[in-house]
Amino acid sequence: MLSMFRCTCHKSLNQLPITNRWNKAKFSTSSRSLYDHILVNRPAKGVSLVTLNRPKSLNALFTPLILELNDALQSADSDSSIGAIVITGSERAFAAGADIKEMKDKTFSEVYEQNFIRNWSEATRVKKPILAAVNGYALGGGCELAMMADIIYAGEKAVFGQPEIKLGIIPGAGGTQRLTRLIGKSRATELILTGKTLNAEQALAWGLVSAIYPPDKLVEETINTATLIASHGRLAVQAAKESINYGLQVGLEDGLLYERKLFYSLFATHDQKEGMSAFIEKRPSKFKGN
Ligand code: DAK
Repeated sequence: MLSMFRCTCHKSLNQLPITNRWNKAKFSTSSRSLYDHILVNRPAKGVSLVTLNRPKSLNALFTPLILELNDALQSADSDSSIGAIVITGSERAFAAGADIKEMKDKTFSEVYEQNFIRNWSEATRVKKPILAAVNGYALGGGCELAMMADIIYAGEKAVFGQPEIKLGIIPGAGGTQRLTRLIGKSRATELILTGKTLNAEQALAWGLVSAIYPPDKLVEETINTATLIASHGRLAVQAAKESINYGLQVGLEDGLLYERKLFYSLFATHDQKEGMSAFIEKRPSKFKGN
């Protein structure tokens, strides 16, 4: 399905007139969007910025948007000039959840047999680090999407929550699992069972996000961190991400063993020789990503 979509996506790109959609995101000056529901551009060296762009629905996540997002993430992941990816929304909403209008009339047999929105967790298969810059609402699937990122920064007015219980459902893209691991069982259970929301300060205090910025500075600050990450050796960055995520799924002994093997493997890279030589020679490193 995804490959079908990708094919269609690129085909439609070829069919676009010259006056096609130029990326209107704040950081876009030189790139254009290939998509209808997201904007993609490169605001800084080594950084891909993906902006969810369905403002009338507060970036409600419906299937076409998810497919475009997956396509953009896969493209960035396989692009050797990209070292980190930033996902953001608008100042009003990162994403207010899965599209309730798309879901409302679906039957059990439809969602079960068609494995409804089965590609939702594609972001978790991306090897490069993903940073989520969350302004406004990050509810339901929007909160779940943010939690698939490796680092979350919040705008001062960000609102997080898993309000699915109020719709007669439960979180379906990791809310009961990732939120619990991130903020602990009691807090996550309270949020999920009551449908209450969490403001940016609580999210910071509970460890859901790592920093808060004024709304108009949030994306810029997130890009700054992404740029710093992208300036390091790509293989080391990816190995660190892989080791962290593997460690979250296994016991400490297995995690430590996995980390050690990845550590050893980096001695086969140019960037390890370069990084250590640069330190000794008191000069900046010139990493090549191999
Ligand atoms: N879906 C569709 N439309 C939405 C939406 C949503 N989630 N959230 C907002 N909108 C639309 C509104 O319907 C409205 O459209 P119009 O009526 O103008 O056509 C427009 O966005 C503006 O919204 P409001 O008028 O409501 O704006 P307010 O400022 O008054 O309120 C709000 C903002 C965010 C508090 C409110 O809109 C709201 O409560 N939204 C719903 C939040 C929510 O319940 N989210 C959870 C949805 S369930 C799965 C993967 C994922 C999921 C499930 C399964 N699998 C992989 C199996 C995820 C499920 C969910 O996320």
